[in-house]
Amino acid sequence: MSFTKPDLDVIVVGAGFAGLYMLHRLRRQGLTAKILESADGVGGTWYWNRYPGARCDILSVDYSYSFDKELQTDWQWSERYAKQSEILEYLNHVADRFDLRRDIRFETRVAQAAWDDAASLWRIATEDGETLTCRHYVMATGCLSVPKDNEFDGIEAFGGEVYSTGRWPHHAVDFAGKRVGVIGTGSSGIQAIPEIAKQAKSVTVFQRTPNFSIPARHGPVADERIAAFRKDPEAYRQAARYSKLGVPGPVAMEQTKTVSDEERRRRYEHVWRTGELQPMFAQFADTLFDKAANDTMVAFMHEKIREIVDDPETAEALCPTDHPIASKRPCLDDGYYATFNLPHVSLVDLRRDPIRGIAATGVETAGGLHEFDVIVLATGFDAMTGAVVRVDIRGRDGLSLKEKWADGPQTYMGLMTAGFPNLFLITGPGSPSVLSNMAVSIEQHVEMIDDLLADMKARGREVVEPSAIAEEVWTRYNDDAGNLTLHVTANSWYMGANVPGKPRRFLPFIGGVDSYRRACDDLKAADWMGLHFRGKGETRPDDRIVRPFRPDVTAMLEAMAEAGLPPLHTLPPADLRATMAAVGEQSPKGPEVGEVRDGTFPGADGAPLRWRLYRPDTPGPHPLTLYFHGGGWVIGSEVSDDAFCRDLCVRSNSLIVSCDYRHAPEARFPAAVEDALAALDWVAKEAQALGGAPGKLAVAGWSAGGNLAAVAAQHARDHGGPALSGQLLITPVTDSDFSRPSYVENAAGPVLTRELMDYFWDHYVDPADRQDPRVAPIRATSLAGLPPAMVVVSQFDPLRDEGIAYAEAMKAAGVPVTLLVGRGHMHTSYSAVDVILSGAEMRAQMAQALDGFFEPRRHAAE
Ligand code: NA7
Repeated sequence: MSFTKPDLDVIVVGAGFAGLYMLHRLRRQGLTAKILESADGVGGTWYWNRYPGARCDILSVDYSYSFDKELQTDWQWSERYAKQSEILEYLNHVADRFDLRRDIRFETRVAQAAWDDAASLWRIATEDGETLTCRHYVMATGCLSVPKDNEFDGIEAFGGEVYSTGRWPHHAVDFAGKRVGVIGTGSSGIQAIPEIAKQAKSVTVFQRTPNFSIPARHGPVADERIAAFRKDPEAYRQAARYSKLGVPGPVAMEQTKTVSDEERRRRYEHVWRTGELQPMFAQFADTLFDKAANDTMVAFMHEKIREIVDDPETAEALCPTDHPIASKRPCLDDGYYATFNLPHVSLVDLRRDPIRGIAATGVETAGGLHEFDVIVLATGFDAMTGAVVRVDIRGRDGLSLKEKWADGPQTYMGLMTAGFPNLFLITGPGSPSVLSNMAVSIEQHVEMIDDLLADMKARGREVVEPSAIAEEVWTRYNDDAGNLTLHVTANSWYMGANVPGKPRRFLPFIGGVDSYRRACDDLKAADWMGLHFRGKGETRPDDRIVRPFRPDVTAMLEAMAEAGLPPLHTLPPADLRATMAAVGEQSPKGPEVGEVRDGTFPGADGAPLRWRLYRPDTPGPHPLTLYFHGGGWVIGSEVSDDAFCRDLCVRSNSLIVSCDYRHAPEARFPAAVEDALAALDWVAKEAQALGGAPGKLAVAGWSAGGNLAAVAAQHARDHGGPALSGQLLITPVTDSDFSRPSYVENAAGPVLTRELMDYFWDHYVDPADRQDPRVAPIRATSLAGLPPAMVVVSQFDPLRDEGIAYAEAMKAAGVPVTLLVGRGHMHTSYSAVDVILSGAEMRAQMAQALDGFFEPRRHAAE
């Protein structure tokens, strides 16, 4: 291994928004750099997409560079949404202003890029036969820059003109007096169709999938936004950098179902009137996650389309019904739907009348020939990966990037990929990119690359590459984030579904620009976590993981950090109870159940204790589960896990009776145990009166409640009943031993810390009693003869290993046990209904386990 001096420190491919800024930054830190650009001018996307009506769909004030104060104030946009020509003018202005052209080689296309590991450099071969070497290679090639290949037979035989929106000619195209066919109704088609219809003799639109679009309301720049920006440009940009979409604005907290129909309608009308995409996502927290919530916005959009479009059949064809709103890129338009009221515009619904091919005179569908003078293809792009893999990129040992990504892209933060040292992708798959304001995301990546290279230079590091494990975990994190949303249900270009044969994988990171940026901040603050370095005299391996949790667990932790709660173990019990009750008040309420009833039962000391019953909305009698809440024996009540109990009731179609018990420190061990046994006794006696089916009784509990449920099951075995069908133990306390690895690994949390467990134990029980099986059920003399169990643990929970140990010990004693380990979850994941959405799949399995306890024969047959 050597570090041969290359021709250039850095080669950047592409002279669009990303490449121009990258070059500027690299030159500023004294690196030698050149851009290779296949076009004869700068602009990237905005160089190629010159079709009529082409504009950005982010307000111009936001869709601008922020890196230079004077540029920001000197440049004045003329409209809310800049036209392509004005954005291109802006990028030309930037190229001139920062004297970038002298380091751009136009009309130069890269054919191959190969990493030479021995010399530690990239060899970049251009299509005109030249080879250049560089230490670092930056692909600033855009996310929507490679139009899809033609998919229509016979197009070469068409006698008229053919244009592609993504490769529009530089001369004006004259549609006057011509019959035009447009294929495709994505953003490009929706922008182009009204413009083409203004000139053409006739326009026929071929639509495979209708799309959602709202009026852009073009006009002068939005005054309030400009005023907000001018007031404090830096604060405005910073707010954008830590926003969900890269555009400053409020974040939705409410769920759709929590407001009245009128209020919902008022908000959707507001979205329609703003003419912006961002407010669409800022009304309700669940629009992108919950189908029923999304359907309400879909219904509103359908109404709008039906209101605008005169012909009912055309209106119906224009109403999207096969995908949730925003699961494909929603559009902004200028009179799109109304264009179909013009007498010379017609729609062909390809779902009913598919294209057979293209003939010499027009487009042939199942229904017949449509004759045209011009065909416009607005059929989209090989998004996000197309521009990267179409260059033959070879990493270490000749590894081909195309082959590595055959089943979908794998990246570290969407920025680098293992096996390809010193290769950088700007806004690559695995970063927010196309789901965000590209200007913000591009600047972030450029600045991160620039910082990394400056740091490497300062420390004599020559080669950088992500570790395989860091990349694997981030790729899974990206998948996990996508899988939480409705996006994965749509056949969109986000999913690679628009290109025949492309693997189906959610490409961009959907966790938000803010959350992504915080991950990058953490990575950098931890000395470039997850990156291996090599340099003169130094090798630094690094297998640390930047985001080990599920994305929604991360989101919850971020929200908690923002709320600034004090460390819980520092609060006196009364304050801790009040704090947790306040958190509970603000949490989603869980699903509706058939009936909720409250009452009391006699506790072990004779004083009444409260219970709450949850009954499914189905005919009874139902199996019954006695549930004990969590809270370290110190906090909580029969209603503190309300949302969780509702969820379990609905999913398992069984009665849940949540019983309270006395809490420490006021009532120390064995008060809670005795009350739990009193509850079991009472429930067994009252089961039928409560609507329980005979012989179908189980116990369940979470955390300290799981401990009580396990103890109750042992007691029932040893003291003549009641007979239990099963026990569901959710992240239970089963032992008083702090030496298992999970206690060490997760001593600092998340949420449940070693210190908090110490606090709970100290309040609950004297050290001398902690070996008692009623405290540590794993220490029972025998675990044989216990009812079937499901034990649920979380990967990042101090209690993980004792839960596993209890499951294994029961199994060894002959008890049928299912152990469920929640990957990427923490102690409080499963009770956070409608907050940690990925907990739902775990709760579904818990409900299934209950059903299995009650209907063992049915489950055995399955
Ligand atoms: P899109 O959004 O991918 O739209 C392409 C359109 O072309 C879409 O309606 C497709 O229908 C249609 N299409 C693609 N292939 C075919 C074939 N073979 N037959 C019929 N119809 C077809 O690309 P755009 O250029 O409009 O927009 C891309 C992004 O640029 C946009 O989202 C903004 O972010 C800016 P489908 O939906 O696949 O059924």
